[in-house]
Amino acid sequence: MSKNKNKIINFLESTIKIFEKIPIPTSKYRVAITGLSRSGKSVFLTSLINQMLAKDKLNFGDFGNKKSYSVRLVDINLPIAQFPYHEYLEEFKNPYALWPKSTTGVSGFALEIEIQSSYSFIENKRVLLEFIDYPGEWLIDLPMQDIEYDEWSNYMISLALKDDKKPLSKEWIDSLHSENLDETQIVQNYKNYLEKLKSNNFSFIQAGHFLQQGGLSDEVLNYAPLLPKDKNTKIYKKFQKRYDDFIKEMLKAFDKPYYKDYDKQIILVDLIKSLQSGYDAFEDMHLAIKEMLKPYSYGKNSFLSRLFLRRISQVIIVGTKADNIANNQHNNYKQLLDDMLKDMKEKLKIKHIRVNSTIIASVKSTQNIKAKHQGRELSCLKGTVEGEKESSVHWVGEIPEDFYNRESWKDREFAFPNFKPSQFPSSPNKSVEHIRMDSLIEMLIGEWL
Ligand SMILES: Nc1nc2c(ncn2[C@@H]2O[C@H](COP(=O)(O)OP(=O)(O)OP(=O)(O)O)[C@@H](O)[C@H]2O)c(=O)[nH]1
Ligand SMILES: [Mg+2]
Repeated sequence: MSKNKNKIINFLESTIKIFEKIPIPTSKYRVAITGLSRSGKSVFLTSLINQMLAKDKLNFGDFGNKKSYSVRLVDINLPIAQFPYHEYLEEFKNPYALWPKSTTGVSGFALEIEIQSSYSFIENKRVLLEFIDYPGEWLIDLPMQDIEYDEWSNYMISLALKDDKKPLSKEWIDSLHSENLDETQIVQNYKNYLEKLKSNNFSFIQAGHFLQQGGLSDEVLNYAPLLPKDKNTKIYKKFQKRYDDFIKEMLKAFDKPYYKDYDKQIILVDLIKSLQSGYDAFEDMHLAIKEMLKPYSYGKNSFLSRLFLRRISQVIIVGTKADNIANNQHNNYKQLLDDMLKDMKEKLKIKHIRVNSTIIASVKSTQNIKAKHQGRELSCLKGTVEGEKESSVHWVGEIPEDFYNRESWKDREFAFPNFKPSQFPSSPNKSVEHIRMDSLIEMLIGEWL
């Protein structure tokens, strides 16, 4: 009996030794984050790192079980700029902090997570998460490769003639009708129009590279849409060629190691800004999201698929800045986002890509309070508006569930003030207040831990 017992002990010991000798390889995952300019990328990534390092508000999987684990922020091993987390954090810890300045280009960081194993003879599990942030303006341009210059021109002109865009496009459209087309003037007018779209919170701006050049040459960005009447002119042919050259150069710019092998893609959208800017701006956001999702719905053999689809399993669309609306409006905000995604979700499902959506506030900068507004007790927001010293109370309007009707839009008015960011805690074990960042982080990485 004791001989048998010894045998068993010897066997167990040798098995344990084998385990000790077998290192568990680190699992690596890559997440891409994009969104149009001012959609909230830099603030989101700062909050994400802050939540992951402090761990105080995460409550899922191993995080929820309070198992011992560590999270380290490390440099990303790719030829891109490092995301300046510590710089942003220092600024956010300041009681008079302002939001970060607008950023351009690609940046990234990595988080190394080590989860203590349940048995001492089994190695700890290690997971490396890589995050890459790039402008959504570039993603919006990718579907241009599917259409010829003629078709693109007609499409852009038809969009520019919509009600709310007409006053913004007037100068450019007028220059298209002139007897002698002035090449330089037309390109300049078109670029001015795109700038105006941006400052009026329109989202579908093509080519986005006109606003975020991304290293492309000035030469290929020297075209604009023209009317079909000019098809046989010299300038039309010139623009047509530059359009084709632009597509080639853009695709080359996407052919980089850091655009490949994503496991998941997050697309941030600022629906709040679109809501405030009227029916056409809201519809335009719908178009922009559609365009950003197109590259994910191509067949497996296309060039774009080799970039994006090799590994991608999930796209998460995130409505940001939910702290700009009262808590009781959050479900409607989510519903609006889901309505926009309905048809696209089906398309991507066929490609075996899950599409999820959520709404968040990366940095919750308001509090919900009940207050009287025009004689009615309403859910209001309290926060400090940029440029002011004291906090104030605001009723920002009610978000309806469904908005796809120009008529119903007329009676709606929104007034979303720009609130100052709330201060980040100075303790490394405490993270900044947020809305649903924890559930988004779970949706994103829960299955990998
Ligand atoms: N209230 C509130 N405002 C936010 C939040 N996140 C972003 N913002 C606002 O949105 C603005 C843009 O946020 P950024 O994170 O800089 O956006 P971005 O996508 O990195 O913008 P670019 O660098 O220009 O591409 C900020 O300056 C804030 O005014 C949030 O969680 N709550
Ligand atoms: Mg940024």
